[in-house]
Amino acid sequence: MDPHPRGIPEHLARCEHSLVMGVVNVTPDSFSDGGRHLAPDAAVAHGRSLLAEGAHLLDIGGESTRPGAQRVDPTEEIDRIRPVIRELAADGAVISVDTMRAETARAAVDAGAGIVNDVSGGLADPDMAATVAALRGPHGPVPYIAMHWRGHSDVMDDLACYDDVVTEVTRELGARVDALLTAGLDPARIVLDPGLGFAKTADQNWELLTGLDTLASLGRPLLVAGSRKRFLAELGGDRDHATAALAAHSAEHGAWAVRVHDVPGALAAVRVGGRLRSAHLARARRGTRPPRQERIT
Ligand code: PMM
Repeated sequence: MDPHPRGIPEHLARCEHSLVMGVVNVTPDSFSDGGRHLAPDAAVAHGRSLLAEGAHLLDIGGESTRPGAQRVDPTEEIDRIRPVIRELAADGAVISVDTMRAETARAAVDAGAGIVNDVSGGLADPDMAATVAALRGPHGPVPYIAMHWRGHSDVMDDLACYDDVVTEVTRELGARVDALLTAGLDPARIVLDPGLGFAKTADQNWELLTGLDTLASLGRPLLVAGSRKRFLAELGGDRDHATAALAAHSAEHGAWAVRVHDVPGALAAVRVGGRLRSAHLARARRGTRPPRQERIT
C-alpha cells in the first residue's frame, strides 16, 4: 500500500515518516484552543507559527466538534475560515479544511485548501462525497479524510456501544469506503481516521490504538488525531507530552499523519516512531533467526 494518498504535493509524498498536521481552530468553543484564534489575523499568525515549527500540513476548521457542541450556521463557518485559508494558501501552505459540509468544502477548496477532512466520513451531508469527487484543488483532485463517526457532538457520547471496538470501527469505516467509491471518489485519495473520542470512551480509544494494524488492513493511509483529547487529559500531566507519545506510537504503526496542536513535540515523536518502524521492517525482511547456540565443551 502507498503510505500517502494521491493528491498531496511531491515534497510531502517523499517524506519517510508520518506527516504532522497542525490544528488551526477558527472557533470560539473548540476543546483545547477555542476562542484563541477566532480573529482571522490571529488564526493566520497561529498557522504561520505552526508552519515555522515544521508542520507539514495545516487543518483549518470553523466549527467545533467538542462533546456537546451545537452546529454553527454554514455562512458563519465559511466566513470564519475563508480569509484564513486564502492567506495561508498564498504563503504556500498545504491546507486541509475540517468540515462536515459540502458547501464549506467547496468554498474552502476555492480559497486554496487542497484536502477535505470530514469528521463524519460523509454521513453528515449527503452531498459531501459527490462534491469532493468533483473538486480540484491546488494539487489536483483533492484527498478526502473520512473519520469514523456515529452521530453529532450533542449525542455522540450515547453512541459509544461496541462489542469489539476495533472490529466494529474497521467494519464501519470499510462501509464508508464502499459508499465513497460509489459516489465517485478515487480510492487512492481516501484517508481513514479511527475518530478517537467520537462516540468512544477512554477505554475504547486505547483499545482502538492497539488496532491500528487492523485498521490499516482496509488498505488506506490512516490519520490519527488524539491531540489533547479527554482520554489523554485523564492521565494527568502535560497533554502535549502525552500527545507526542501517542504520535510516536502512531508513526511506529505506519500512520500517514498525526493531527496535533503542538508541532515540535509531535515532530520529534514521528521521527522516533518512523525509525522504529524502519527497524521493525528491516528485521522482518532479514527474517527472524533463533539466537546462535554457544556450545560449552
Ligand atoms: N478531532 C477534532 C477535530 N477534527 N478531524 C479528524 N480527522 N479527526 C479527529 O479526531 C478530529 C478532527 C476535535 O479536536 P479539536 O477540538 O482539538 O480540534
